[in-house]
Amino acid sequence: MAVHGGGPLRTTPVNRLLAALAGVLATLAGVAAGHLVAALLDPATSPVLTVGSQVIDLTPTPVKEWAISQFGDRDKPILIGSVLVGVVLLSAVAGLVARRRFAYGAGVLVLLVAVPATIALTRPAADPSAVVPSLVALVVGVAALGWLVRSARPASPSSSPSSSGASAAGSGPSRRGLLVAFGVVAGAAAVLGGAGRWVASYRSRGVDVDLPAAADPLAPLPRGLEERFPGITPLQVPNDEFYRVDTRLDVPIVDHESWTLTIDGDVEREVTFTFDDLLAMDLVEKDITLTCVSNSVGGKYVGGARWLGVPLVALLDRAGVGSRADQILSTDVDGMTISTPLALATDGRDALLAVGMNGEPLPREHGFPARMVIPGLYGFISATKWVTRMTLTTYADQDAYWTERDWATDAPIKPSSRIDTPRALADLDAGENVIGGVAWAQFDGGVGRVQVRVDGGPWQDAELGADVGNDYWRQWFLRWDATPGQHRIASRVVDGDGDPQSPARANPFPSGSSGIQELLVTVS
Ligand SMILES: Nc1nc2c(c(=O)[nH]1)N[C@H]1C(S)=C(S)[C@@H](COP(=O)(O)O)O[C@H]1N2
Ligand SMILES: [Mo]
Repeated sequence: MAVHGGGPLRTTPVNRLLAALAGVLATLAGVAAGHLVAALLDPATSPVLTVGSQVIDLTPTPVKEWAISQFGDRDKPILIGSVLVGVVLLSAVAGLVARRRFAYGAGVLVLLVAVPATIALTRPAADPSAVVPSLVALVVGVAALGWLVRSARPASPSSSPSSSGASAAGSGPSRRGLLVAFGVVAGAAAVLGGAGRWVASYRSRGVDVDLPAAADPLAPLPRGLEERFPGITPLQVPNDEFYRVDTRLDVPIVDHESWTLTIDGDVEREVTFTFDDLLAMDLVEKDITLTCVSNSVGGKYVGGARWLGVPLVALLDRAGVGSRADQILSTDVDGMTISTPLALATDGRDALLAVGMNGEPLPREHGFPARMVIPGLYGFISATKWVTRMTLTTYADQDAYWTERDWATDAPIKPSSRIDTPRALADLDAGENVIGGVAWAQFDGGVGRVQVRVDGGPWQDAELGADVGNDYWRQWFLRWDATPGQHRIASRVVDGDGDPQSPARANPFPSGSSGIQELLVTVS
């Protein structure tokens, strides 16, 4: 290889490749170091996560909906991946530039790091320390770049061995130095990045607090149909299987000892609760099915759980709600906001500030130390996780995160039935098969019936699982004698008033999907 000989800046493809690689490795090492420091201080300030969250916040709603419909749960990894691709390209440029003028290459890194630093500083709940991980990334990145660029420079012509002898070049000090430098930086990037991930997951592990029992505990749930018919979603979804939807790329680590919840705005007196204050109040237990407005018909952003918490009205009563407010604007630890129609939250339904989920403290992913849960309203206007403030205000005065993005302000959960088994495009054996799933209709008398239709034929009543109340979903199944061939299976819920779910197709935006799920199976 002609790495050696000629002037120090002879440009060959190999030289260029090495320079680009130097830029990429140096940046990766810097980003990994910044990520590790952020994991230790505040994960949300990681250079990767700040840029990713900003992209999430800036993405226009239609693009976001498209991404969710295309990539589903993988929208976040894909987002982080595309941010990384952009960073890799720019850092390759930094390496190429640094080869000729180191200061310019370092300058590209400064520009690169200025983006996460600025975002970290301007996010709603930021303090100046938010910039530390970006600075660490910069220092490590520039130092690594300097070392790599220097080691990739050919040794001075006088000491350079002839370019012809592989033996001489291969064992020369500069070749070895180059390998060592690139190897060390690549290794450091991997180790630092791995350590950052480990620290983040260690810190987001389960929380260890003891919750008091409810003043009036609920009886255990009846057995679910999932025990008889595998494939049907469990009546109560285990915490680690519960769907997660939020704008965060990381999991907020909130210290419950210093956490507080303040109720302010149009109130008689501003009140602040500590975690212990909440636990000292009368706790209630409620079985509530949470649903995301982004759930498409037949989708998986819905789940049933048993929540332990304080009735929302008990908290609002302590503050004394004024007469002007029509909205509860709740804010999370990071300044993200959700707006809830006050009239609906206080109309007698079991709105909660929850601290427990399925017999455990709230998992960090699901809002530890406290979150709102309101039956019948989609999560984006009712279920604020990591909540720290509830401001009584008006829709005319204040907008929340999704309201600014043109989502509906008043969004009751639309009744829907989902087929869990068989799966779409399944190959089934002829003879008896079980069709089963879950259905919900929070209003109008809850789930009255669930019906199944095969190949566009008549709607047949399914058998229903246990009734856990109107705020909860209901499992259902139907035995079906399948004949060979292709078949279309559809299901719908009929509410307690006898109204079937709407067949009109609607996308999730702006107030929730509707339509009837129908899937195709092959029987042989
Ligand atoms: N702080 C915060 N709370 C949030 C969100 C969020 O992005 N940030 N997403 C909401 C949405 S859209 C839904 S559907 C529910 C989902 O709750 P889960 O992740 O516990 O299932 O949380 C709600 N609460
Ligand atoms: Mo949602």
